[in-house]
Amino acid sequence: MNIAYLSLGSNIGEREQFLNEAVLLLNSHANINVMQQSSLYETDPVGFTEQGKFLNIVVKIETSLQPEKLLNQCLQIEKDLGRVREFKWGPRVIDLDILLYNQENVVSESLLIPHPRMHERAFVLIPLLEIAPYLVHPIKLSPFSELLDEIPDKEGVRLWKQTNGVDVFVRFES
Ligand code: GSY
Repeated sequence: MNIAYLSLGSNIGEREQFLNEAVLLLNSHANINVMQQSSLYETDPVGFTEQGKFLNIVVKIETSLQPEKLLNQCLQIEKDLGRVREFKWGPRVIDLDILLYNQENVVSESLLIPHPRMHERAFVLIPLLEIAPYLVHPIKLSPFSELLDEIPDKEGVRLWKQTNGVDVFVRFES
């Protein structure tokens, strides 16, 4: 089994519902088990700033899928939830990015893991550190907590709904 961390974001329509549906779709795959989900954070858009605020979460999954297969599944979920790619940094109903896959460095035409911009993004690191406070960047070998300290602008990330650390699979079982 492999452990991966995914970043999910939504900034159109019923943002919380899109995130919940994406987590359910991930967990309904026979080879993916969602183990933990961060709280929801409302975050100012990074990159193309003339768009609505995002809700972002990070989930920890256990999976027997290899990275490319996991990527295909993430893209399929984006499609199922109606994502239309209008332009690269534009608004989206749902976005799923693979952040980490074990402690592996994956380089292919379609995939770079660790996600190449994750260490610069407070909207990724704050929810990631909530569920995995001691993780280390597999290439930089620095704790993510130190990488977060280096980001100057963290004000754009606000706790929106706390999940109180309840494991997702417990929520699904009960
Ligand atoms: O890369 C993920 C999509 N995205 C986001 C996001 O999820 N959150 C915030 N705050 N800004 C973003 N810009 C892009 S592109």
